[in-house]
Amino acid sequence: MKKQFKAVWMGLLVAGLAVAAFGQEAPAPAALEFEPLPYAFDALEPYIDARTMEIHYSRHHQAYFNNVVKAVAGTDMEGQPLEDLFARMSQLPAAVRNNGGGHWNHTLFWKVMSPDGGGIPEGELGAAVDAAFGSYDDFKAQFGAAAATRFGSGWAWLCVADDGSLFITSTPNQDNPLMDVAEKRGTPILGLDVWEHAYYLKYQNLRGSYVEAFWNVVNWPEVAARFAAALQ
Ligand code: MN3
Repeated sequence: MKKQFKAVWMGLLVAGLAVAAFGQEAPAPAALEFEPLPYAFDALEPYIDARTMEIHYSRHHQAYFNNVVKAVAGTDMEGQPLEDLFARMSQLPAAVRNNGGGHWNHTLFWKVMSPDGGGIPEGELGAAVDAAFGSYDDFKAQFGAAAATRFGSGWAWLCVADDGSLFITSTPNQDNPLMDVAEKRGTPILGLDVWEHAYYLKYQNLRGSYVEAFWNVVNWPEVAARFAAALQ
């Protein structure tokens, strides 16, 4: 008798675990996440100062995150990857465009910088940069021009096109090249925030000096990994 009870309970336990495991395989809504900064606020000194990093991450990025969470809450957009929303951006509310873009763009921005950054792109990415722009120096000049000529607030981007080639573009405000509203669409693998909040404390009106400093902290291995992923 005892053995039979034990077998029944074991059976229920196994069934329960199976249900739990099956439940985990069902697509769970992707919760938006405010990830920790991958380094300390002062880690990118002297190129990007600690005070700017602290305000930029803790206030600006946090606000975009909070506001996009609010904007999608209780709608059919809740739980959808931002990339999917960007693909039909023109049909969605401005609050999702501005804050969803703000959250996604800054999440990429922190990761493509590193205290161990600088140097030049190597391997396949290095070859692709040379193929698209002539040389790394030509690439830097063209990217710098895109950053400098973006009037007002926005972003400069290095992107992968559908055919796997690289191109440079810029977007206004918190738009990005994944959005259907973008002039030129592609997969961003490097982004530079050229809003004044990103550089004004240290560089004031000298956006060009900020762009020059940026090259010292670019995390090329991260950019290369994103390039490889975009080619998949
Ligand atoms: Mn910013």
